[in-house]
Amino acid sequence: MTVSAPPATLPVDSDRLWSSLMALARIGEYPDAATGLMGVNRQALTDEDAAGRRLLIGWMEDAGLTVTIDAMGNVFGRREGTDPDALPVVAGSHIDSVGTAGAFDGCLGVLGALEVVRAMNDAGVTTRRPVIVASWTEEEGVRFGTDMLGSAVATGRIPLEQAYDLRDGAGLRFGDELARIGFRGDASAHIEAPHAYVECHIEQGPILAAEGHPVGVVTGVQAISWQRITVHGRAAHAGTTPTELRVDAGLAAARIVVHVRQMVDSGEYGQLRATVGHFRTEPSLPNVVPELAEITVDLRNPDDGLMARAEADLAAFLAQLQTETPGLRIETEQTAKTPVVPFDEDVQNHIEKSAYELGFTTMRLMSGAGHDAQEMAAIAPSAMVFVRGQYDGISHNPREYSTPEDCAAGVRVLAETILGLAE
Ligand code: HGY
Ligand code: MN
Ligand code: MN
Ligand code: MN
Repeated sequence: MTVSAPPATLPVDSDRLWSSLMALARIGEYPDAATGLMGVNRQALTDEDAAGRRLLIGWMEDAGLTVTIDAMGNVFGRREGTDPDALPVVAGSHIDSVGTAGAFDGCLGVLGALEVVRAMNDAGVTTRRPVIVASWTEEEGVRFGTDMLGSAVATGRIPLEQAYDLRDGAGLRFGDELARIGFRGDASAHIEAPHAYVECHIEQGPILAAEGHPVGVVTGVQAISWQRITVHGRAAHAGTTPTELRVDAGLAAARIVVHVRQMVDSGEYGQLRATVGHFRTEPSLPNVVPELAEITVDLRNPDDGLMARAEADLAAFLAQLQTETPGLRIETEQTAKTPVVPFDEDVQNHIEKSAYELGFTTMRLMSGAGHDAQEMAAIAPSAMVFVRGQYDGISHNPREYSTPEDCAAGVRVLAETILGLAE
């Protein structure tokens, strides 16, 4: 029997990858009125998320992977190597989505890693190190308020019980929802620190398209700070209440929105980005002065010092607002906070070498978005492969799109990187 030399490169099947992405995208799809497209709403621990998990696990088992589920519902599919004692190479991302998602955010990383395994099977390739495909729980944080939740608990940054006690907008508890969908695994599936971690993900921004590269080598992730700010004022009749007697929670919240944008425009906080994505008032009636306003403030900064300064200055502004308006009370809750995370130079070099050997041009760039790789970087050398997005890289929107060719390019780079790391 002639032992066939492994192919020069793994036979990643672009059509198989694409049909898997489109099949998963149908779970949680909805007609998006704003874009006229089919969007995806597969938020963590919903029935849609559970259905997506079951589809993924079926595919993992079809590919011969041994599937385990840890106490956070993180799903792992393990392919054995020739050396059972060797630390594995882990590759993955997330399949939970924001409420107005496209087909690619996170899914490309999970299904791309699965495609690498499928291609290894097709080529009869065995690696020395085991390879593990990972699908992390609640990466987006949009339902339970903390992003990268599954990978943060798996790597020890957030205690399990703290995660279990998080509640969604309807008051449902994370731990109960995880049990309800049947994915509350156990500690025996806890992932040990691997040899390396690699994540393939759409860039979700305009840089690779502007620079003309199909793939990018990600150098790290910028700092993230999420706050939920609740402003308490006093309800009053809109017609009869003189302005000077008002304690208008809606007005105060609006001033916070303007203030964070003025901080960005001031240039005093470097490349600070600020977003107020959620804004609601109570009782939310046209002829009642709002007695309560709730907003979220999402701050991003590639510099930890300037992030700290922005947070401190925002806190000072909130204190000033309260002083100026007797009776106004402002509560803040820090729901997510992660520092700048640099990725491993050696893993970056593996990615860059793979790209060039495959004939792709590439560049190194920092990630504007948060990713599970930033959590894995705490326990293992980690880095990411970015894939070019279309339409200015729009993401967290049904218009999110990367071409089949660019998705395949990213997964081929992922495949060669995993092979290099799993030797
Ligand atoms: O919000 C983020 O940066 C990521 O998409 N979870
Ligand atoms: Mn993502
Ligand atoms: Mn996302
Ligand atoms: Mn190496």
